[in-house]
Amino acid sequence: MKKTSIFILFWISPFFLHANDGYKLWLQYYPFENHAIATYYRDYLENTKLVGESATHEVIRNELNTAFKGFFEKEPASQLVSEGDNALLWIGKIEDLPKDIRAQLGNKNTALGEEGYLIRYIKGKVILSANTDIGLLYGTFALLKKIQTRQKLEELNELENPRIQLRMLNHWDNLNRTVERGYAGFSIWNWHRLPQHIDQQYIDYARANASIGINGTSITNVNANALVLTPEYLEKAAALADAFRPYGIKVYLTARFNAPMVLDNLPTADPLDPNVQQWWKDKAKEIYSYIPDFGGFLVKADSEGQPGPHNYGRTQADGANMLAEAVQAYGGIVMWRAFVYNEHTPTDRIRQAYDEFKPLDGKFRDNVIVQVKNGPLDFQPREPFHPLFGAMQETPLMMEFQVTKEYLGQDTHWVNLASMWEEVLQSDTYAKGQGSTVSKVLDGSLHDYKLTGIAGVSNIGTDRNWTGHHTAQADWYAFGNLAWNPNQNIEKIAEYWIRMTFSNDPEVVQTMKGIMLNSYEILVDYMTPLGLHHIMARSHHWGPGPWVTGGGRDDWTATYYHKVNNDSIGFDRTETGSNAMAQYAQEWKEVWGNEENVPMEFLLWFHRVPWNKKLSTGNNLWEEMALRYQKGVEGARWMQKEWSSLEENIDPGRFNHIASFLNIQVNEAEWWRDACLLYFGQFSKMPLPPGVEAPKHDLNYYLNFKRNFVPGI
Ligand code: GCV
Repeated sequence: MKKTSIFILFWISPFFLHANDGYKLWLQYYPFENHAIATYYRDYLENTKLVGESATHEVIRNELNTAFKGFFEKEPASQLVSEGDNALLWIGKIEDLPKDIRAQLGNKNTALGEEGYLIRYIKGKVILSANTDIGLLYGTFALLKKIQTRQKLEELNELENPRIQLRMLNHWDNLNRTVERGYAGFSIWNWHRLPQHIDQQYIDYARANASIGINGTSITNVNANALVLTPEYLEKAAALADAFRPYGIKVYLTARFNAPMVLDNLPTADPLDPNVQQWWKDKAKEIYSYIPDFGGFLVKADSEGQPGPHNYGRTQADGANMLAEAVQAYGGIVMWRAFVYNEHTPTDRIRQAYDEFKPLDGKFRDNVIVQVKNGPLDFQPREPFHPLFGAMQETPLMMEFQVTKEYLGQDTHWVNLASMWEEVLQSDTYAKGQGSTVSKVLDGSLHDYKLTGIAGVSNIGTDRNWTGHHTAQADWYAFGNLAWNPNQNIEKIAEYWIRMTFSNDPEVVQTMKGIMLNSYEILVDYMTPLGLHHIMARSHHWGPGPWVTGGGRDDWTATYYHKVNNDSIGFDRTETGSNAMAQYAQEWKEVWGNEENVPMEFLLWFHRVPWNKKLSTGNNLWEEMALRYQKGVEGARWMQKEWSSLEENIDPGRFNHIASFLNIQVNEAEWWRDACLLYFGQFSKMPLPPGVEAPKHDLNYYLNFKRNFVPGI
């Protein structure tokens, strides 16, 4: 068979116009678009030898079968396992492969780690191997991805190891099945039916996660309910852990810091109290009796009303170390969140985590990793990287990204979060000179961390398509990919996602990729241009609320952050203001410290700027702000137009769903523009510059616009 020319044939399959509800995510395995391509891959997929037996091998076999059925629209013969040894595709651990096959790999496998895999094309055969079952599973998904994206098998020569050890989803799921900041329905964990009923969705969840390398899931909200640590729930969590184990996914739980008081009436939760320490040791023993490979605890303490070591005059290290000691003997870890701040602390909120944790560098036990949000505030559309990433050489830090879009329009806005994450991951902390990127901090290469990790706050719920917006599946997908390797090219990630989820049709790929790669800047422009932040509506954080003020906690208002008056707007974080900038390297102080050089995306994050200040664009601040809001709206309309051009190429179910959400996005982009410009315009007292559309309503309309039961609270 001639194996090169088939990839340039025209796109002719009508398959994509079939109804598709999105449930299969990027594991669509839709049929090949023409006979030649189908035949090419069938040669391998019908002659596959899977060597070895284990629960994970069973998962691999099932996945190959599922893929086969999708690709060829028929049942595979004899479970895809070639009888003879003439197989064209070999899948097996190095130690299990027959000698002659292993010999063909030569010594090319020496760099294979615990979870890594290699796929090579050698003399007409594809050999997929690994040191562990899980490595094999990852390799299987990698191979299927190559087939889904129509890559040539002859070119396979890949050895992959994950760069980061803990690749975690964090579910902010409550035991009553509501999801904090969840916009895709209810929690997928049906606690009432567990442990007896293992829903197919749990299995598909595990498949999807394994396919992108996620190896841990913290299944409960960080605003934790201590009940999850009781036998009633441990039994249920254990059932999930059993279901996920063959997929290489460990279960973690959130620990409420005062659980000893709540569950067993201890008089204190002081981490230095021997009875409290013993309580946690006993609790750890109990948990491990249910879940022998329990991953450990994720903890939110001393933040937004959660109890913590501060209640007893202790440090974050005291709290984390107590829990870490309890799980250490079992190989467990503690992920201790750095999202610690307090309305009574008089300093700028964004300074507080650094001020608290920096002095504790090196004071945590070896099995503690401090989990830090990407920016110092709270998942805003755009923030500079968190200064702790440049400051903790002796304490492993892990990243916390928000995959769910709390402050980003929630589920109805299409925004490619990978663009934001890449910006943060590639930021230079200068901790050890130029090139000390956040990604090198995370993968441990910069400071030689023994523990490395990255977490994403899940956007998954009971919606049939998992994530509300079909395109938010891309954020889950990209998160896994970047967790595996934070230096991966996000354009490639987007492209693979489109190809696997929608189509290999070049028009679809190009158009969707164009939308995705532009979507982030567009959203920032219509929500928070020029470094504005925290100007969302109170509490549910949906829609604009630049007027939000008062109400008990200043650091939860908008006015705390933009401090607008008739003269100026913005937060001075230089030496003349809160000096939060001092938490960054000198190199950044030079870039951000000066109002004249600061990149415009962080202007009002770091500076207080007069409305009439002339900017490098030639516009004054007011004009620039107004023009950016307008540009954002036009960007959203452009996305809508681009999408509509694909009507013939996408199945109607997903096409219409996305089109309808884009209508919402355009309306809400206009809402953001009009509300913010009307509100800020009262202070600038300048007219809208030419090119900016007049608002649809007056300010009162927006001030009084209220909606009940906005999801996610
Ligand atoms: C889980 C923000 C969100 C809260 C969230 C908190 C956190 O404040 O609004 O819902 O609580 O971050 O990350 O702990």
